[in-house]
Amino acid sequence: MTMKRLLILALGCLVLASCGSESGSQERIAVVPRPSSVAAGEGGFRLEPCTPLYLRAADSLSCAAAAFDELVHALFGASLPLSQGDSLRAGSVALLRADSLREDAYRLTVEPGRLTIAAGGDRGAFYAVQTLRQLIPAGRFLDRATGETTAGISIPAVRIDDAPALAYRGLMLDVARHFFTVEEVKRTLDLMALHKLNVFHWHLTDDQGWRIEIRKYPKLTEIGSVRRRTLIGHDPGGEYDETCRYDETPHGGYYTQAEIREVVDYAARRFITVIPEVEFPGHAVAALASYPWLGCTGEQYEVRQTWDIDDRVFCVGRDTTFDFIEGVLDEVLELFPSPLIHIGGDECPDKMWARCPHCRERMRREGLTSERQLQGYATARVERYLAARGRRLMGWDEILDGGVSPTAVVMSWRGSEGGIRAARQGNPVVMAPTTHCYLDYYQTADTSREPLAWGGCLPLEKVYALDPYEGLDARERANVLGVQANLWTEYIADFAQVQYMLLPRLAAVAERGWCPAENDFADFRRRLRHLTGYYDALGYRRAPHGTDD
Ligand code: TNX
Repeated sequence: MTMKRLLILALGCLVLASCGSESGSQERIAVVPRPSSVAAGEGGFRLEPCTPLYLRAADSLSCAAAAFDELVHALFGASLPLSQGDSLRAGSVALLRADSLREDAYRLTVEPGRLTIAAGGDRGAFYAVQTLRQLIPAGRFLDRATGETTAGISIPAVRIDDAPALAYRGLMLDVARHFFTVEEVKRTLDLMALHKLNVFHWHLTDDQGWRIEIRKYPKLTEIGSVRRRTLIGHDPGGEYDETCRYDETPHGGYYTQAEIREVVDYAARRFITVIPEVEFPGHAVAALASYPWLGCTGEQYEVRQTWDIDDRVFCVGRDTTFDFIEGVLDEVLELFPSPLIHIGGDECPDKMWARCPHCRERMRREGLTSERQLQGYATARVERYLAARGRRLMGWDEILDGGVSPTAVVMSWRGSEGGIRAARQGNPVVMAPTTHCYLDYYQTADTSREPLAWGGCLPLEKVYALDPYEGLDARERANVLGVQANLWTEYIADFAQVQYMLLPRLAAVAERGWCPAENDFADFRRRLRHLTGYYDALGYRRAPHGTDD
């Protein structure tokens, strides 16, 4: 090859490379969860600190406007000037309501002359802002954080039409096994918003801690919110002997009702519904330690210091137990506007019930033939209480075993079988199977360098393989409300590890809920690598597995 030809080739490469970065919008348009439609255009829009923002008060897009303002602040340290007058000027950003779109749908149009968000409602516009964030190079958020000034930002031309496929896209956080502060919960909600997740399932009570202030029953938090010590290492499962070691530091914490309201409000402004979970009738030791008359034997217990399933559950023979749970729910309903209320219902042994005269009497009076049916009785009774107050009961898939009403919402966790069965019989379901959604499981097969986790192995690719419609025909699919990631925290003692376990796998769950028909893992990974830049820029801790390898 002559020198001249070499030169031409090198020049050609240069030109190609610069074209790639100039109009490289395809590469830069990497949004998670994947939008319904993306059409890249030519050139881009320059967002400057002086770019006018056009809003119409009558459109009532206040939460989206606040989210947009927050985004602009993160970039420029100030708000954009509001556009004067009532016509849309060239070079401006506009946030508009479009009645032709669904409330949660949006169209984001970026052109050289303007940037327009049109949405069916505030929620759709909020999602558009989350998408817009991912069109801005993550480094720009870092620049600001490190004190460098930021001039204008070029956003690639694109038209994105988008809306979620599933109405319920959740994350459960267990704050009972380990307590997380209001600030940490808010950071979790921020993360959810980034992924367009919209249900925060707050697991507030369990054997090892009661975390919500109930004015009628103050001992729940005085006594039930603190455990004396905590098991170190994996739970041997019932065989607690002198080989077990404990961290002797008491672990505790709870949310006051004012704090709960603060979190519910913070979530609402991000279009996240908070579903509280109060476990009934199992996972009850912290409550029984606070009020021994809630148990079958009346014995005084300690708040539990180990994990695994416990036989000591609420006595469902006595009416006083139902008075208690109704009193608790009265306050819970005041705090949480969510139409769904989760009452747990998982892993509830009936050993104590079998030996309890009150429970036996209840069985006789109700014509029940097995202790298992007592759980069905208890669930139905609480469901009636909630229904009379305009709320719906939600529970783990064990609620199916005791016979459940067709209106109860079933959360499938022991695989998808419970969910499939429930959807077939007409119950609404949320899919959260251990096989794909348990983010407390290890995320890589080589666990030697990983922090202690529950067990199992749930790599990113497996999470992404979740099919919420598995085994269901078109009619039954209509009963699938959505999907949820679960983070149990037996082995997650601090918020850094919460983030490590969530990220990046939470993104995979979010995408399954947003667009379950999409299943190109390689493309997801490409887009996710881009999103990890935001995790880093926003200061979240994440695992490298699935993206950096
Ligand atoms: C099962 S999932 C539980 C939890 C544990 C979890 C650990 C469910 C409804 N119950 O109590 O924390 O496994 O992965």
